[in-house]
Amino acid sequence: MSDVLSTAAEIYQVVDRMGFWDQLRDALRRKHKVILFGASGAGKTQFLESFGNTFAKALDQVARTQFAHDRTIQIQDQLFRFTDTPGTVAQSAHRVQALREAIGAGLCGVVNLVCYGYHEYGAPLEEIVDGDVVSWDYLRRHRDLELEQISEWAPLLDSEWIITVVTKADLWWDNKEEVMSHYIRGEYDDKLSYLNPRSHRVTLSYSSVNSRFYGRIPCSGHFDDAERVRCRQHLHETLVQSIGAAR
Ligand SMILES: Nc1nc2c(ncn2[C@@H]2O[C@H](COP(=O)(O)OP(=O)(O)OP(=O)(O)O)[C@@H](O)[C@H]2O)c(=O)[nH]1
Ligand SMILES: [Mg+2]
Repeated sequence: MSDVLSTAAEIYQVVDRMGFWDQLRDALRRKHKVILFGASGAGKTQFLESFGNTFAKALDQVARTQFAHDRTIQIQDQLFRFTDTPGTVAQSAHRVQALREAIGAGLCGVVNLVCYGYHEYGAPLEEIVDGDVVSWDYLRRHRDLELEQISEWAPLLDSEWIITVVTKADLWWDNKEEVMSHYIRGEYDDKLSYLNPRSHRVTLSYSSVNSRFYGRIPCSGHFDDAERVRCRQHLHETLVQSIGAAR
């Protein structure tokens, strides 16, 4: 009998060392379900990377997400289950399907990632730059795409919250009044509130990584590490406060 007990104790110690109990506890804990939207190159996958590392490396601009997939992320003492979605125009049906599944599984809210048109996904250079600066037409077309894509999902929501994360602040921070007012008071908010008047909406600035646009156009010099940490803190607090706000 004592042999059996000592074997059981040894097994317990081994699985404890492997972190099994922590994994089991996490598997059983409630996860707050969030779906991530945003046009291709907005930075959704990079955004999820940034939770684990404030100073993460930039992802390759040609590495597009092909299928919706889930990632569990701990923020303060809460677990969130984020669904990263593919942002290309051709994947529209796939995104709607991912949203329907998330609603069926008890969706808490949506994070919509926007970036004032600074979408980076391997477009030809002649479309992107105009001399030494980003082409105004490129930024305008991609902002229009952001507006088109919210029509796909916003009408399907009920009272879930929507957090609009205006990312890539390292690129547009020098122009922050214009950028944030487009999302808080301008065309974007008009359309979102028209498509879903019931949702609770919040808009935040953010940056997942410091990186030249398409490896060429330099970052805004004024978005420093202190600002990055402040944006990150604000996002984490907002996500934790959003728990239970949907219903
Ligand atoms: N400067 C800067 N670049 C960023 C930021 N976030 C993402 N990027 C870059 O933008 C490019 C696209 O980012 P992804 O995360 O792959 O974009 P995505 O939204 O997941 O795109 P899809 O998978 O096609 O839907 C990558 O090269 C990133 O490094 C940011 O905050 N600042
Ligand atoms: Mg992606």
